[in-house]
Amino acid sequence: MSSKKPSSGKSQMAGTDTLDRSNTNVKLDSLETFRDDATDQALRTNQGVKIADNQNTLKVGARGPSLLEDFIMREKITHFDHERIPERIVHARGTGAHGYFETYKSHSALTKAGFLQDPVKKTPVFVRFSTVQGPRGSGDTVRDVRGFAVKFFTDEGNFDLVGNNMPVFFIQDAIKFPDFVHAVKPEPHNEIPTGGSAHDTFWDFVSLVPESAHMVIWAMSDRAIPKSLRSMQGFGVHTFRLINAEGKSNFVKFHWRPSAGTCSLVWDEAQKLAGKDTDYHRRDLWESIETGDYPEWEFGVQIISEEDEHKFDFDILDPTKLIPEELVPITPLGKMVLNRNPDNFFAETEQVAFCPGHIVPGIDFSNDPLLQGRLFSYTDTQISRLGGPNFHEIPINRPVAPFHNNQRDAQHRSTIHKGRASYEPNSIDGGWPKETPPAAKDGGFESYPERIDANKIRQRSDSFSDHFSQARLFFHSMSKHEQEHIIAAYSFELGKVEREHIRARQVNEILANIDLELAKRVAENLGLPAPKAGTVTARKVSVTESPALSQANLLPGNIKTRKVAILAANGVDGQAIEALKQALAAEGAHAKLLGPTSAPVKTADGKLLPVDASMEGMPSVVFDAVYVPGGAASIKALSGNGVALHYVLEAYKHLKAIALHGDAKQLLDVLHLQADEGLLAIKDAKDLKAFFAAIAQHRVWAREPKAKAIPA
Ligand code: HDD
Repeated sequence: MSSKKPSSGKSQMAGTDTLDRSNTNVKLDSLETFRDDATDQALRTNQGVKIADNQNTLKVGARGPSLLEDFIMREKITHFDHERIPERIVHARGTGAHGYFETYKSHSALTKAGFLQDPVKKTPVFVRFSTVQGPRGSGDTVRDVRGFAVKFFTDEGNFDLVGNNMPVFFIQDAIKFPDFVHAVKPEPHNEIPTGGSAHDTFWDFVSLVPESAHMVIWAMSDRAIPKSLRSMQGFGVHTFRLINAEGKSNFVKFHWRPSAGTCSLVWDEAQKLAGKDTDYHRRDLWESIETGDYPEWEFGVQIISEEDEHKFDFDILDPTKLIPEELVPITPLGKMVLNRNPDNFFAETEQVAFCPGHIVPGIDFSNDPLLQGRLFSYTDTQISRLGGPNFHEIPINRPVAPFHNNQRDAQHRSTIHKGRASYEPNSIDGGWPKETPPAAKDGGFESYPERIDANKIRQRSDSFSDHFSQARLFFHSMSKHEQEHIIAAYSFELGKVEREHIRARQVNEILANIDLELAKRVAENLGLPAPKAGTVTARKVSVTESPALSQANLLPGNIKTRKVAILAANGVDGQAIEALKQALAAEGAHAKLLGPTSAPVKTADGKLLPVDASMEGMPSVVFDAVYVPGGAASIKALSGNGVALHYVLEAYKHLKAIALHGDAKQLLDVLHLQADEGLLAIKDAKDLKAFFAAIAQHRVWAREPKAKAIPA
């Protein structure tokens, strides 16, 4: 693949530096003294005793009973017996990476947050991506929302932005979260289905809760089957506040935009990947970082002044609403780069504890009732998941900012506090640690002094009551093929629902209020009567289409990091392979050579070429495009090889770019396919331009109606 040096390789000795810091000024070596490497070290017990025999329990004679006194065996088995911790209640399946954030310039007019001031400074981050529904071992490519949680280790404390790859949420008030999660999780009697929402309890709930309509249509769109974690947008979802040194506050929505563009798998491919490579997303992230293709996102905000809080036809505190970019464009703030894989999955990715309540001076919450509830829930869940309130001392969670206070003791306390006073005020320890007034330099955290004059009530604001306009905005902003995918996804999911009254309620009371044509098409696929009208009068809104929401408009315009499968058998044209590899490398893309087996293939001019894998070992679903080089004998062999033929057909069905070089053109006849703008018969290297242009389009959407006739 790439010749770049891997970012991390082996873990490092405590205190020594093997991290790639060529592009960061973060002094991780002094911060991360907890990393451990056993190279050159003796095997010892947890008490430091060297172990002479790690193969045999202490026994009375070679064939006799084992002895309880074997403290070495007991320590080892006891520790093993307690290796597992509870998985996350939601977002259990995930993967993480280290990196850094740098601001483009000082944003002091907007916020006093230190990490957004100095463009020379690099703030370390740890990011964890996740699915929501499935357990820890579930598939990566299921139809689901993806978590996008970023921990910024700023000099002023940790800031956790715990978002998703969709800008809205299913419910408006945190008190409904346990209901929603119970409904979407596998059903309680048989724990089916794993990883997906295509079942009765989910659709029962969402068809009864119309505020979910907007988020559900996002979940039925291609956004719920992202191509990779690197090609997802991220959203803070809620409205937050940014506050500058003068105390001026603006409302903001946080956005992450990937430099790889935003794109998705196709549904059949996503389903197959869940079996053929359960770890597809985590593998892609890991390998990209190891290869030096560091994933990048631009961090930006939509800014709404205090005065404009009420100027929209929705409430900015309602987490089921987005702010169309056509109304408020995104102001770029900086960029995030992920450039280092964790050394240990459990210690880092599993134990990282995100809490939306972790903010720093210059950032504050809004009164979004979903956000307010989250501020409680995350710290609370870590206490049972990580075994007590000291989870901030676990290395991956430790702030790089110093933390001193009078909290003491509890399970897993690792800090050894000196001094006698664990209270404030005190005169015994000189009064330390002391408060820092907000006005001081690097002042203490101060909440925005928002004035509120209201009664204490349990009530949903009227301004939260329009549940369908933005779901309609989303549907109408999609390209034709994206709309077709949404119709297919609703039809697939509701087709799995056993109870007809739930299917009918979703169609008549939700979909018909979003868009009648959508409802009719889904009804037809389910064999239900088509609704004639919605049950709610559509409201008049200022924006009815938002091109920024369609992934058709979010491609990067290049083929960087794209992966091409080269199919070859004995007799292949070796020069064609070389020419393709060189051309791809020039574009920052990669290729893998695949043979009928894992044995090397012989080129037409007699050279032995090692292959990266067999065609079964790396199926078409893990690639972006397929190239079949010519060579009469190779094409003859591939034409009679079912795996090779299926490979090309499957790539065709999944709308991928395919180039058939020289003799490989014969495969068109063998497979009864017709060339199209992405299925190209090419003669030499100069024709690769068209192939690369097709890859840059991500998929050949025009082929989709035809591809439906290809067996799955
Ligand atoms: Fe949540 C985990 C994102 C609403 C309660 N949530 C969790 C994670 C992400 C989100 C990305 C995984 C973090 C990680 O990688 O460790 N959650 C969201 C978003 C929401 C949201 C974007 C709405 C805008 N969540 C939400 C509500 C509640 C929770 C309303 C409860 C009232 N979420 C949790 C949790 C989890 C969690 C149960 C499970 C594991 C954890 O927190 O650490 O507390």
